[in-house]
Amino acid sequence: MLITSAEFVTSAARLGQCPPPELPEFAFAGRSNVGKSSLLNTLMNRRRLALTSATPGKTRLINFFRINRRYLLVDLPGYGYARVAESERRSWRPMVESYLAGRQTLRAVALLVDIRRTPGPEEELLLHWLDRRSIPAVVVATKTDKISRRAQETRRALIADGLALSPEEVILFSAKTRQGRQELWQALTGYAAPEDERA
Ligand SMILES: Nc1nc2c(ncn2[C@@H]2O[C@H](COP(=O)(O)OP(=O)(O)OP(=O)(O)O)[C@@H](O)[C@H]2O)c(=O)[nH]1
Ligand SMILES: [Mg+2]
Repeated sequence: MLITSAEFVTSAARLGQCPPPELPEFAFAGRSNVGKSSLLNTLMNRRRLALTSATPGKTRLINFFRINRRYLLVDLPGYGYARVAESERRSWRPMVESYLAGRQTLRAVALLVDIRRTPGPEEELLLHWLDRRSIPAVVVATKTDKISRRAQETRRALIADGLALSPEEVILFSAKTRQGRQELWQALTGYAAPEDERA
């Protein structure tokens, strides 16, 4: 994907604060610190448009970015970070679920899993939840630069197995080497409806 423009649009704490649903949209979900914001910067060819941090729990609102005036990319707050205040952890589910369930222009969700971790119940539940609502999901194994090529294939098979997918359905991705960037763009834009593409 050739990026001609990339802009931050807005942050939202609930569905009502989201920008007008005018462009096909892709959202990025996953455990805190899995690399969502870094992956978004790689997709957008921007170094720091989405804020990244070594401190987990950085992204606490739903952040919207507009690409080529054609798609919206959505950085969702990460789940599972224990040190985030209990009140904030409780607000995560209604915030993210109301967005996912209510956003008409949402075309697909990328679910990120650290390549070194085995998916847990959170990932399984989210995939199941999306499946029940017929929202397409793309599973992405992040931070592949941390392990060898051979280990990547082993981990890919284990992650796929844990989520009842075939290994080819898991996209290997690194924000550092940019591995998987083109493949992920292709997978996501493949879910934009034909009527989205006419404009
Ligand atoms: N080596 C390596 N490090 C990465 C990669 N992607 C992210 N990181 C690092 O992992 C940490 C977390 O990355 P973020 O992109 O902020 O993660 P996030 O999922 O947005 O985190 P929250 O916003 O807290 O949910 C940062 O220190 C990043 O530099 C990658 O592909 N390779
Ligand atoms: Mg983030």
